[in-house]
Parts: sequence; C-alpha cells; structure tokens
Amino acid sequence: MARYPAEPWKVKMVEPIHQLTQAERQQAIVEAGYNTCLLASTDVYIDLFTDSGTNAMSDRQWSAMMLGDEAYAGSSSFSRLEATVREYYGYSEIIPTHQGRAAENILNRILVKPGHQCPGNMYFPSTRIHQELNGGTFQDVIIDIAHDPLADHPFKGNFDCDKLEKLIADVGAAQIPYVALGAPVNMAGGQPVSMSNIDEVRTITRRHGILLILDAARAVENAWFIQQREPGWANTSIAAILRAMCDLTDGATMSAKKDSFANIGGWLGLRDPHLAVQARSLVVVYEGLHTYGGMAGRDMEAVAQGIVESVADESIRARVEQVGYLGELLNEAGVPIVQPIGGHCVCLDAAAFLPHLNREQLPAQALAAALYVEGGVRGVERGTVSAGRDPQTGLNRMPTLELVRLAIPRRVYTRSHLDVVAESILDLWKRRDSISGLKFVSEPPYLRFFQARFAPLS
Ligand code: PM9
Repeated sequence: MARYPAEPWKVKMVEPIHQLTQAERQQAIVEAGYNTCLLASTDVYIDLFTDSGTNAMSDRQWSAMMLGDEAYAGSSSFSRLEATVREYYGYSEIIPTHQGRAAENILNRILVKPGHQCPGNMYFPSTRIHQELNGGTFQDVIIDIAHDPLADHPFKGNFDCDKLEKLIADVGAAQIPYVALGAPVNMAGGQPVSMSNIDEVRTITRRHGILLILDAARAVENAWFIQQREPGWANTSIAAILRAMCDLTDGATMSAKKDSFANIGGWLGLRDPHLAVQARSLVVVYEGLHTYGGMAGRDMEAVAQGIVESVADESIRARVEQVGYLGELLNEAGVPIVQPIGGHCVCLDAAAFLPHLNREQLPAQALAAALYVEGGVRGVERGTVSAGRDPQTGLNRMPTLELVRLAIPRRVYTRSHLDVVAESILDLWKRRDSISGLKFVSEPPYLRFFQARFAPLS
C-alpha cells in the first residue's frame, strides 16, 4: 500500500528542467556570491527556494484568467475576489494588493507609530521590516519550545499567553497597535497554532482593546493541522476550520502566492470600516485603484479560483503529506531536521548538521550553498542571515534556529523529485565535515538574505 494517497490531480502541461554538471554548479554558486537567491533559476534543478508564487495553477485557474476583467475601475474580477474572500475568510472589507508584503505595508502604515511594540509568534522578515520602518519594535511571544528545532509539539507555533500578558502589563495596551498571529509560523518551519491558543489570544487582545491580525498566507495549512491534531476538530471541514480561525481575528494580511496557488496577488482583510477607509486611501498611493490593488483582473480571477481549490480537504491533504514524505525520508536517515515536519517545508537544522561551524561562520548559508552544488537543489537560509541586524545596535541578531528551508511548491514536483532531493542531502550529510563556513562580502540594508553576497572562509 502507498505510504501516502496519490495526488488528487494529473499533469496536463510540463516545463522541462535539467541539471548542470557539478563543475557548472560550483561556478554558478561562486558567481551568485554563495547566495542561492542570486542563482539563475535555469541553473537550478529542483527549486525549493520558496512555495510562494511558484505553484502550478489548475486548468480551472487558467480558464478563469481568460475571464479577467481588466477595467481600471470597478473590475468584475475584483467583485469575484471580494465575494470569495468574504465567503471563505469572512472579512467584510477587502483591499486588494499585489502581494502579501504590500498588505503589510498598508496595515503597518495605518497602525504602527514610533515607539510601538508589536508582539507576534516569531518574526517574519517582511512583517517585521514594515513594523520597524514605521517606528515599531517586534516582540517575540511564541512558546519557548518553538526555538528548539528538534523538540516535538503538535502546536509549536502557539503563543505563550503569559509572555503576551506580561508585555501588555509592561508597556501598556496603548503602545501595542496589534498582535500579529502567524498561523502557521514560517520561520519556525511551518509550525501550526491551535484553535484554542488563537481563542486564548483573542480573549486577551479583546480584553485590552488590541487588534488581532492573522497572517493568512498559509492559514489553510494551519487548518489542516487543527483538523488532524486538535481534539474536537477531526470531523470539521478545512473550510469551516479556516473560517473559525479567521472569525477570531480582526483582520488579515494575505499573500495569495501561497495557499491560493496564485503566481502573484494578495489582499488585506479587515472588519472595521474606518480602518478600511484609511487602507483604501493608501492602496491608491502604493498599489493601484482599490478595485485591483496592483493585480491584473486575470490575477484576481486566479486567486479567487485558487481559494476555492485550496480548502478542498483532499487538496490540502496531498500538499502537507508530500512535504511529510520528504521529511520522513530524512528522519529515517537520521538527518537533523525541524520536528515535527511542517506544512510547507522541511527545514534542515544547519547548526546540528554542521556542528564544526559557529554562528558567525553562517552554517545555514553555507549548507544551502553546498546543497546546491551537491545536487542542484535550491533551498534558502533561514537563520542568522535572514534575521538581519538590530536597527538600534546594528549588531547581527542571533536566532536560536539556524535552518535551511526546503519549501515545496504546490502541485509542482513528483515523489521522484523529492527522492532526488533526499539523496542529495544524504550524500552531503556523509561528507558534512568538508563543508566550510562563509563570510559576508556585501550586505543590503533591508531583507539582506535576498541580495547579500558571501565568500568562503577557507
Ligand atoms: N514568504 C517565503 O518564501 C516569500 C519570500 S520571503 C520574504 O516564505 C508570510 C508568512 C510569508 C510571506 C512570504 C509574506 C510576504 C508574508 N507572510 O512574498 O510579499 O511567508 O507575497 O508575502 C515567502 P509576499
């Protein structure tokens, strides 16, 4: 019997990929400054850099795109998107944006003022940079175990409500513009948050008059884990669980490039009509009219159709179980990966993989580069480089998690591709002692992991 049920789709169109020789890959990584983000995608064999915008759209999405209404004002494609988001996510006010960070830009410009404290269950780079650019400071209030890569916990993304209460007591509710709920938590390896924890956070924020804003990028995956792991939800549909999660929040920022299978798109969902007026006035400054927000009409059609597909139980099952397949191959071989396996990615624990390197030697960056050279597999650093510098001190932040994230695009790769990925990692694991550290050569001021360049230490 198959370990996992087969995917609920078959392939209709293919995109050729090919593998460079190892010598060519070595040359490519040198030219890319040892940053996998700077590689040409044509030099990559299996691309697990991100599951964002890299998904395969369905025939229904492609055909919906032909119906895109490209009117500048009052596009009927926006009406469809708005109605779909209202139905599945439940927010009454929908402001379209070209992608997730654009929704974060608008939200943070409205809510965050200098001196504000912004609690959340672990940082996400694009969220935190918008908080900081508006004068806020991110405060991590996730449970401690989330920082231990190998520890097991069904809802490792949960808030530590005592930490949240203490922060509110220390700084005062007026200094907290909103609480950011990542569900699941990307930087912890896709770890979910339980419904009861969201409910508890909701109780606290409501008591103090603080907004609770969901990062909905992969909320469908979070709903899947609630259905599978949280008592009382096993017989509830993914769509109903997603809606129940959203119903506990005051708004959401959405990157439709993840759960919704779209190549581009996003939205800001709100309930408060006064906040929505402000958001609509900013969206025309930064994105486009409030009925397209930086998306083409056809993109809005693709997102709307993608939302409907994303909540189908068999669709989300196949997605999460494919990620689990790769993770289990690595678990069986004893390769250190973040436990439990997340919904969108498998994360190599670079600190445990390369114990001979200290944090200044950037083990996760070095491991990501070495994995590319080994098999043409592209992952991304999620450790010291991604964490950036403290804007006050200018010093490197040193997160406890030093990871290489292998994010699986939805409906793109087969199980054989994942077998190849696992084999490459195992080959690298056998010669891990030979991997040397890296140092920065250049570093941009914001979201440095995208554009920084590195050189080998030896
Ligand atoms: N996530 C990812 O690869 C894209 C690049 S990393 C900055 O994981 C969350 C939880 C995300 C996310 C993007 C965004 C921003 C917000 N929240 O990329 O702007 O994972 O659509 O979304 C990436 P956009």
